Amino acid sequence: MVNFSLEGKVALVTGAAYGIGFAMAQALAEAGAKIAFNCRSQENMDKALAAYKELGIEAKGYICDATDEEGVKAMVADIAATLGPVDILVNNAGIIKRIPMHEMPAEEFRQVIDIDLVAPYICAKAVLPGMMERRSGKIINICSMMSELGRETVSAYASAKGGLKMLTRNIASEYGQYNIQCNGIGPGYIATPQTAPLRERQPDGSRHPFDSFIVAKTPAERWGTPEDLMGPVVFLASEASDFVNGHVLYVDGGILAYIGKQPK
Ligand code: NAP
Ligand code: GCO
Repeated sequence: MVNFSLEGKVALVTGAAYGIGFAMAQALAEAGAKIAFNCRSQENMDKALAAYKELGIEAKGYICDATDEEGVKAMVADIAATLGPVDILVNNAGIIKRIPMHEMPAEEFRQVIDIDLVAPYICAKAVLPGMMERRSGKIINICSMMSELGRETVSAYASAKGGLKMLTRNIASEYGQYNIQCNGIGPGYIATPQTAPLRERQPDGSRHPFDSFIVAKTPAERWGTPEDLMGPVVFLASEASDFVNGHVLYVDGGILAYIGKQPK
């Protein structure tokens, strides 16, 4: 029988105070995993812990910036000492800055690269030694449509997410010999705080032009929800995907397959 169970496993989901990360952590918990997560603010941490508790999930939260290598190493060590070694790492924490490239200060470009690409490297490096020793592990990097496509104002984000796709493939290549699988999930356009500015109602009450654009670009004719990511992350975290390695699973309602709605 195919094994999707995560009983006895420990999962670390970065940036899982809300949004996609929260939904994925919930799914992993419902499949049996113990959950650890991090974020940067105490306020978000407190709200998240209450929300997890409401779902009956005893998540362990850490105030830890995913770009802080020493902090991440300490967090991973504490998880190992309290819950057990990390079996599943979901590199979810991420930001976006929507600024035309010619106007974007290099410092802001670097910050996006740091959080969206360097932090997944830092977190993967922190969990790999234990996974190598146990000859077992799952690393799941949250990529994006922008791992494949560009658009105005997101040069830093697309560069980071394109790099994250290749980091996924490289970890898969370098550590597959230890029975470690590294894959990506590429969400389409998902309704979370990160995309809220793209869905804001206009002063006249009409939909945001980008909102209408995305619905027209998506065969499913809707925005995704964080819940759409729950099944895919359990699949890639479970034994059911032990021979899937270096793959980016796009969960996009068909955007990447579709040229866009033809003119009437
Ligand atoms: P979100 O609503 O903005 O949530 C981001 C989460 O990451 C928050 O919990 C945030 O908490 C945390 N975070 C940000 N920077 C961090 C850092 N340096 N260290 C630790 N935690 C950090 O974003 P989302 O829409 O859920 O997206 C989650 C992931 O999916 C991101 O990687 C994003 O790029 C990717 N993605 C999103 C979409 C979409 O349409 N929404 C589509 C494709 C890919 P704090 O601010 O409290 O730290
Ligand atoms: C944007 C959006 C996208 C989504 C996601 C798409 O401004 O274009 O924020 O980047 O967040 O990455 O997959």
